[in-house]
Amino acid sequence: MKAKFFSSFLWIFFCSAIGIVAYAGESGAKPVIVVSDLYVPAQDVGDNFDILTPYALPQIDLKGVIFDITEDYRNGIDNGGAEREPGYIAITQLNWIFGKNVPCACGPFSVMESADDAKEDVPVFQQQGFELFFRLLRESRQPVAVVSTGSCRFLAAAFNREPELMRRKIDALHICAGASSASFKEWNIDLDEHAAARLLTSGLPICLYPCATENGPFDKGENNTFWSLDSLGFVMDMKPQLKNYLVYAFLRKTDNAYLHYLEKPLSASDSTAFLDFRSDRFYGSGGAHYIWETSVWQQVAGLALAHIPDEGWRLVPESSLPKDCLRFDEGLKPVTLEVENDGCFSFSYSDRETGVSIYWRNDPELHQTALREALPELYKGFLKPHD
Ligand SMILES: [Ca+2]
Repeated sequence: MKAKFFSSFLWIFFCSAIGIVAYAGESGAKPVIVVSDLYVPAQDVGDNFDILTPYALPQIDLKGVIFDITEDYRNGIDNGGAEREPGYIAITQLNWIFGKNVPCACGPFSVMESADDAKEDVPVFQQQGFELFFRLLRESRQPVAVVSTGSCRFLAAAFNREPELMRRKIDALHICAGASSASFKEWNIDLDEHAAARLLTSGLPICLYPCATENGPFDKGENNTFWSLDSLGFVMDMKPQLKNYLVYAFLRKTDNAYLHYLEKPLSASDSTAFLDFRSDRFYGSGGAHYIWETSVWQQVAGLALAHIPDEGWRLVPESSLPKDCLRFDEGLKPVTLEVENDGCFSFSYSDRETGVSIYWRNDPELHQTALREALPELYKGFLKPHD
């Protein structure tokens, strides 16, 4: 062990001396793998909206995207049989726009039969996600952050296959799932109960971002992340290709010419239909578009929500926060978890590190007010040169 350490040290010293150290994170960008129930046409268009963030933020080095697909929703069981597919079109559009080559692949489409199910018997197409995920982990020289915005199925089955690799190479699992109360079974938990129970008791380092309170997914509490945009008008001021990407997603388009769509001027009818989109028309509770994933990307990218004098609320890198700003009070707090067999959990705060932490915000209404200013500014800045 000592000899190995010493030779590694010598090697690093040698490489540094001749200037060829090229760790993945040398630029300061954090390597991240996203697991998302991203469909085209969208199921929750929030997944299509939020995936822009890891593409655009310089603090993040997006290594790959795994599609967390459920066969019933692929078949449109919730949507009058209107079929959907894994989000290949969305990822191809974003690779096109951002000039990247982020790889993507599917995980299993069916639920785990038990907590120790490794989904070995699914078709080869649904095994590709595992191959990609394990390759990305093995290739990364620094620990990888994993952000999960769908069910826990893929990560739980992956853990049942390669627990040591995941313990060694994962910096933290950022899981957007569950509720701040065990009395409500949230969507991402309900998608695969065995998977949730397995992952949350895996012993891997976990940061939890609950997507609901005891009152459901559209309620705002201290330990969930929901907020809503009051208008989508800012999208019209985004970089044209990004604007068109979002309009394509929100209007659930299925045009084959999905790259041409990004390049052509937006039609007046599509632009009008997009601006007429409102989530509260379908789900109530107020707001044009519902969001659960701003907090996770803030934590992963190190962005603070802060009120900057003469500007307003902005999402700013922690490292460049002005001294005289007012910072919104939020973060991750260590907890002990009690996980039930159906994947629901309760938590209690801990005064020591436990390996599990939960998102917390001081003032949910102020949080929404601040993000209604800050997130549009962040999105309008994507792909545009900054001062
Ligand atoms: Ca999702």
